[in-house]
Amino acid sequence: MAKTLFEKIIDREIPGTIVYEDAQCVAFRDINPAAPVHILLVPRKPIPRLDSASAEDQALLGHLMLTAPKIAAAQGYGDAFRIVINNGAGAGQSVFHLHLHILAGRPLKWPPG
Ligand code: IU
Repeated sequence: MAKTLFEKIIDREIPGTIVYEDAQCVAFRDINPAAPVHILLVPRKPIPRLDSASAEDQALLGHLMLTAPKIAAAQGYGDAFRIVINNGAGAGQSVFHLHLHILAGRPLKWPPG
């Protein structure tokens, strides 16, 4: 199967500013940032969408949720960050490889757009 865009960034086939990686996931700066800190946290496993994940991905999803705050903290925003997962085109998903947006560095309003 063809690699997703994010797999190509993970595999260094196309450029990306990687800020964190471990055996299960990679984080890199969004190319079109919506906040001063806008990082995408991506599992190495190419799960297309959150609702494609299954019970076997439970530990991986937990790892992502525990890793995101550490990345925010490393950027200096450990107590003021937002995590977003767009699920499906109707919710704004454009890259079909599961990713957590980590947003910080400006006031974040609620509700989101
Ligand atoms: P979305 O939730 O699927 O819409 O998020 C995809 C993000 O991927 C979006 O914020 C893009 O700016 C970002 N992105 C990127 O960082 N590098 C790229 O080459 C492409 C998209 I295409």
